Amino acid sequence: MALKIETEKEFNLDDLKQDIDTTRKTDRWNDAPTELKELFHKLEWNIIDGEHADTVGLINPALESQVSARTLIAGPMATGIAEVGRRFKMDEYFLPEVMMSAKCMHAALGRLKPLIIAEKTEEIGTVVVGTVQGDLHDIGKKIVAMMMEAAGFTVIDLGVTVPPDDFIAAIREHKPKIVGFSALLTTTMNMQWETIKRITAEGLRQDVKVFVGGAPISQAWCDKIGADAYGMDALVAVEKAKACVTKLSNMKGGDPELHAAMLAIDKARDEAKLKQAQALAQAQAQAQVKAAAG
Ligand code: B1M
Repeated sequence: MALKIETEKEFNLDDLKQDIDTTRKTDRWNDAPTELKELFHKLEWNIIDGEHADTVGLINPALESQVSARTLIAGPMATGIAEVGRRFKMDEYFLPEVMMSAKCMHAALGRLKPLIIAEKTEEIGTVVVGTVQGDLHDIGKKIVAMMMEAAGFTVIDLGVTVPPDDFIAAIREHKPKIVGFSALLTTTMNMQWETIKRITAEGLRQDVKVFVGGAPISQAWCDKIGADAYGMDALVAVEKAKACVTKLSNMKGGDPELHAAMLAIDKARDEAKLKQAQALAQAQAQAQVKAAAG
């Protein structure tokens, strides 16, 4: 059975600005066995240092210790690349370093992809995804595509810097239930809007549910451009995609009721997370009282 390790919490990543010895003192991954906590920290630093030849060598022992592919992606891989983003933003890293870190992410995802896709047990529809024109970022989109595939979708991944015409051609050819645009740059977000406008102009808007995602994308942006759903992360995107092809399958792309139903999924998820955090805090408080009494 897969080990359960908390990855959803908002972690303090300040230690990743220092060195691995500082990282060893953080309480991140404290719910993992000691040797796995160490492995997770090594993986974080492998991504920060861009040592892609060694990445799979860290992934394999984690998998052998029953860590799931999803935990690795949402856990140490996410924290490692987040620190790379911070360093890039602060001009501590430049493109060559970021490219090496991206290679680590690709090496890890290449190893994990077959494991995620093996979870697929049913066929629930086709999704077309791509990173919009002018944008080369594809790590997040690949994760979304993998998770969608695992959930039962056939995913047609059009790659990066996809012009609106290619999305339109793919909609005509594959007749997907969902089309998703990823954008990581503030300068390319607008291509999501342009692509929706083109889909509408071609008379295809009602045929597909439009999903948008990527680091600069928000619910407000999704609302503004008239997309149906915003995927904050891959898990949310999959949950909404599944709802679109099951209980909301009668609704057409662009329907305001569909949009409202997508927002309700976010609300339910936030409430569930809050409940979980409260239950955890309560359990910890009870354990402290018990320890103090005994
Ligand atoms: Co670039 N880059 N980059 N970069 N890069 C960012 C995005 C940046 C925020 C870094 C920074 O300044 N801190 C910044 C953008 C600033 C801005 O516009 N506001 C930036 C910049 C400026 C650039 C260049 C312009 C730099 C330059 O040339 N001077 C250049 C642009 C090239 C281009 O696209 N034309 C560039 C290039 C690159 C590399 C090629 C070196 C490399 C990309 C390699 C690759 O992807 N193959 C790269 C990288 C790696 C990054 C950072 C560091 C990491 C991105 C990433 O993979 N994150 C990034 C910093 C950051 O994001 N904090 C940065 C991990 C990934 C799992 O998260 O992609 O957000 P994310 O995906 C998530 C969610 O967003 C969501 O689910 C995913 C999984 O949970 N999601 C969706 C994503 N797509 C979705 C679609 C959906 C639903 C959910 O439905 C369809």
